[in-house]
Amino acid sequence: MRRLRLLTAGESHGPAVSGVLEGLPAGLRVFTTQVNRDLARRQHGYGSGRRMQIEQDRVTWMGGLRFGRTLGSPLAFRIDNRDWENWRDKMAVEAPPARRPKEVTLARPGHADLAGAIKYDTRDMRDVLERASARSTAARVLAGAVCRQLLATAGVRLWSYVEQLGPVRAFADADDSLTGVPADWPDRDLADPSPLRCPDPAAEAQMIAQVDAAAEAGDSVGGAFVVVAEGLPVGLGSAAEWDTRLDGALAAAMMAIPGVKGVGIGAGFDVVARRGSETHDEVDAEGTGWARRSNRAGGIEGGMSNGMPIVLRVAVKPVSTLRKPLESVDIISGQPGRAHIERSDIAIMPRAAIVGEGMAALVLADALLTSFGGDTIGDLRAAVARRRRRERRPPAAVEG
Ligand code: EPS
Repeated sequence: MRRLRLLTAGESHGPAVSGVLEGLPAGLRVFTTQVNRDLARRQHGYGSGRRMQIEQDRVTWMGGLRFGRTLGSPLAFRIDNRDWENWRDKMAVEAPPARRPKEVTLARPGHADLAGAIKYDTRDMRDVLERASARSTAARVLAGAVCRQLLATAGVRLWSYVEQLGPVRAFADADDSLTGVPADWPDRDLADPSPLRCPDPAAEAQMIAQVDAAAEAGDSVGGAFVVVAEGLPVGLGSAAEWDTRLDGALAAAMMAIPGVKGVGIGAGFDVVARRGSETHDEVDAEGTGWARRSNRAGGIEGGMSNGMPIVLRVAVKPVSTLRKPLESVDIISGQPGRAHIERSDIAIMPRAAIVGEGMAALVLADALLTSFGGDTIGDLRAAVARRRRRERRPPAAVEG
């Protein structure tokens, strides 16, 4: 990222997760209710564990805002962990050896436990798993919620849905499942979502059965979510250098979400078997803009936004903490044993999708500021408006 920097801190069962977002222009109106609404959206979803009933994430601003607007200074924030009350002893900042809890020594396959224990040379994998926990994504969603408000000033909006859970796919018969999402699907406008945030009710009922079956078996399930960003100016990102490409930045941000194993943009991995004529999006002379007959590119050509919706498909592995644990080895004794059981979710798909929205908002806000800069939100708006004018087809070519 070139204009924005996000640093986050905090352990899952520590006092808080916190962060600093630096690089926002001055004068952006930040609505705290909208930030809290995004935090609540991340906590919703069928298949979530008991922790989500304990936490009710709310932002506490620590710097960077005055009378509801950014000052141009770093935006600092905190989300208190309610569960901290129950973990004060186990997560104490200071404690004599005699008062320390039993170490976690049986690594969960798929989690950060074993690699982290070797890396940090610890005998207690809690030192590692606390920070590797998806709790840290609350801070990312918070930063993303602010970025979403910045993007809205440029006419950009983001939404997401769960496309697949285990073997069940939404709109299974459609060439592109996105075309099946009803235009009035409530989550597009951030209204109350369905239990799994899936806009295909028949598929969702089967997905719920998959979650129940996994829970019954002491197991977990993964899936895929889709994030869509609409209304972007043309030309965010660039083809000029490997690390200025928008697709590269978005893919990196998605891959950095805990549990993510794959990212596709537009047709994604489907391009493998297609010919060029079935892959690219023909340009149409329609109205005053540059219309496309399809969006297989997923809104990005040559590393730049092309004005069509950006469509990201993200594959998420099943949660690695299992109630019926897999086989592992004790890091102290070297003896085989069943992996450590930590309270956990069965399925994280609806929540992961919200994290995906937040991360996409962060990267797109950075790309917007990189292209259009400015010290104030007014500077940014003016530069975006200039680009919007350039996006029109030359008058001579417009019919009538
Ligand atoms: C997590 C395990 C669960 C999840 C947690 C991530 O927490 P706990 O061990 O406290 O029950 O609820 O996610 C969050 C707390 C959150 O806010 O997303 C894990 O092992 O990664």
